[in-house]
Amino acid sequence: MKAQHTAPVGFDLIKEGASYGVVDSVAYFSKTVGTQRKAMVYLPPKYSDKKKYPVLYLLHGIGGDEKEWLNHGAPHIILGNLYADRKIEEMIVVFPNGRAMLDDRATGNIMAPEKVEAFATFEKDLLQDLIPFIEAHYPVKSDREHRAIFGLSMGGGQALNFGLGNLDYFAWVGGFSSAPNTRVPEQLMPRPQEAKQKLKLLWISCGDQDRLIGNSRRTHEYLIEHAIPHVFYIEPGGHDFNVWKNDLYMVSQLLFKEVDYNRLKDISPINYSMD
Ligand code: FER
Repeated sequence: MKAQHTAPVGFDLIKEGASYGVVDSVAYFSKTVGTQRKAMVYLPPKYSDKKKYPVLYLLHGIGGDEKEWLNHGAPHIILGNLYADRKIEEMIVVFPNGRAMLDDRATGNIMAPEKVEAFATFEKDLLQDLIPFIEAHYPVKSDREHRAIFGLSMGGGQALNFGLGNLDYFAWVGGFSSAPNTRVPEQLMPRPQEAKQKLKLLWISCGDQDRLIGNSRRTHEYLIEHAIPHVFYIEPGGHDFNVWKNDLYMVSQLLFKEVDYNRLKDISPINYSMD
C-alpha cells in the first residue's frame, strides 16, 4: 500500500467514538527567567499514572505562545483520531512557551530583538527548568530515546537547534517550516557521524509555497552531503496551520516506533536510507 502524501479529509475533526484526552495548564518555576512560566500538557486517552509515557515537546511560532497549537492546530483532535485508529504510540505532549523572558506574551513588536533572543534563551529553560518539572510531575520515561522535540517556524528552528545541539536529551528531532533562527548546518550539526548514530528520527518539512523554505532546503542539502538519514518532506501549502496540522498528523505516527526510512519514500524521495 502506498503511504498517503497528506492527511485524509476529516483528520482534524471530532469523530463519534473517538476520545480526545485531557489538556492541563501547568506553571513551573524557571531559574532561567526567574519567574513562574506556563505550559500546556496533553495527556492521551486512557491516561494512567501507572503507565510511563514518552514525551513530545511541541513548540510554537513567533506569533504564538503555549496555547498556539491548541488554539489553531487541533492537536488533541488529530492525535485522538489517530489513537482511535491505533496509528500512534501513547505519548504525553508538552506545549511550552518558547519565549523565555519576563513578559512572554506575543504582544507588541513580536520581531523585537529581545523577543527573538528569548527564543534562544528558551534552550536553557527547557533543559534545566521545564523538562525536570515535567519529569517530577508526570509519569514519563526520561531517557533520550523517549523524548522528542518538534516545532513550527521559530519553534522549528528551536527544535532543530536544541535537539541536534543536545543529542543526549533528544533522539527524535524535527522542524516544520523552520524560521531563520535555524542554525547554519555546520553549527547545527558539527559532528554528523555522532548525530547519525544517535538520532531515531530527523524530520525537515516545509510547505512548497513558504518563503522560508531555504532554511529547510539548506539543512537537507547538508544532510545529504553527509549521508544522514532524514525525512525531507515538501508538502503543498504556505506558512500556516494547514501545513503544521498535516505535519503533526504525519510525524506523530512515526514517533517512538522503529523508523524505516525506506517506507517513507512517498513523502521523502531522497532520505539516505541504507539500501
Ligand atoms: C524572520 C521571518 C520569520 C524571523 C522569524 C520568522 C526572526 C518567524 C516566523 C514564525 O515563527 O512564524 O525573519 O526572524
